[in-house]
Amino acid sequence: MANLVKDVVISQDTPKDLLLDKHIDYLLKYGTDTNDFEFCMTEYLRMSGMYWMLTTLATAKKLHLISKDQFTEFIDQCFDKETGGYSACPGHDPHILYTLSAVQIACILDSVDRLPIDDIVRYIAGLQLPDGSFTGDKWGEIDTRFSFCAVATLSLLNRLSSINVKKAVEFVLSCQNFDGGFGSKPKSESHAGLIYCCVGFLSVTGELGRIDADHLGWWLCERQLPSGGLNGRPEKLPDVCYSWWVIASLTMLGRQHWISKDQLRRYIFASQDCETGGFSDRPGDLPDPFHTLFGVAALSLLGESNLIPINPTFCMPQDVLSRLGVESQVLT
Ligand code: GRG
Ligand code: ZN
Repeated sequence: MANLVKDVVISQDTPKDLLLDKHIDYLLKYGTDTNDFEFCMTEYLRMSGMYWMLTTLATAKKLHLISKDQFTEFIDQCFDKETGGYSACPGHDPHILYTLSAVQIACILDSVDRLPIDDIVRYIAGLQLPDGSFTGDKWGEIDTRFSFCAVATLSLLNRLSSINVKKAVEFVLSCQNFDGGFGSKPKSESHAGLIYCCVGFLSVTGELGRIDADHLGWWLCERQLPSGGLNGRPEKLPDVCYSWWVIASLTMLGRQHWISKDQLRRYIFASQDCETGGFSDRPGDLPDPFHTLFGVAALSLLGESNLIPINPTFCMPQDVLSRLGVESQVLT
């Protein structure tokens, strides 16, 4: 049975290079009107939104344009003393994803010293279950995304030994499927976003040698469509964020050259908004800070000039990780 190919057509008049200054303006403007509908509707993910913005600015060497205090004060307001975790916004429940984002922000802003490290470690360790998996919060949903968040956060804090790493690795490996990909839990469908989390997890824990990189690399490079864009699973449309989830995974696996970089670059450039700045998921759609980070981050991995190198495992500038002495595995 043939696979259905869904794709977009890239018109001749789309941008052919990186409109970096426009993207910086777009991000700096975003959130200045706190009554804006879109800004209000994204309150539930604000902490990650701040990480997306700061990582993009840092990758574009423009971090000096923001006030550091504004961000560190926000992090403090989102800390939940009782559990040791961070929420997306003041007054919301803590969650492992926003805890990772808070720690990433502190690392980028060089203010890890201000973090209540023992409390954060207690929160993360308390979310591990006997089978090695992690829940995202007290409500108990299990997902390989949360395994990644756990080890990434602890590694940034130099406290990876505070959890049962052996069991955590066993659980993630049990989520690998017959097609070489990974899902959110055992027997769940392979998906590029979840593959990034599992490959990233194995990169942080130094266990990339446990998987068949050729098999997984093949599934990943099959995500490239005739437009040059990448989808997240078979028969789906391309989307700029998969440029990151797929190319970062291939980079960790030492197989970035298995896709056409020029074609991917062409798709990412075509997904920029020439008027407002920012990237959207695909050409012609509305931009947002999430796709703006993953468009810029993917371009950095592809070697774009004017951008500093980004680390494929943590999606943070490599110079931040080098400053902290945080290492991650990449297959050669
Ligand atoms: C620090 C970069 C970084 C990440 C933190 C949360 C997380 C770790 C990664 C998210 C990975 C991800 C995108 C998972 C996708 C989960 C999923 C099954 C999405 C399905 O979404 P659809 O069906 O998308 O809307 P498609 O494109 O498949 O139609
Ligand atoms: Zn997307």
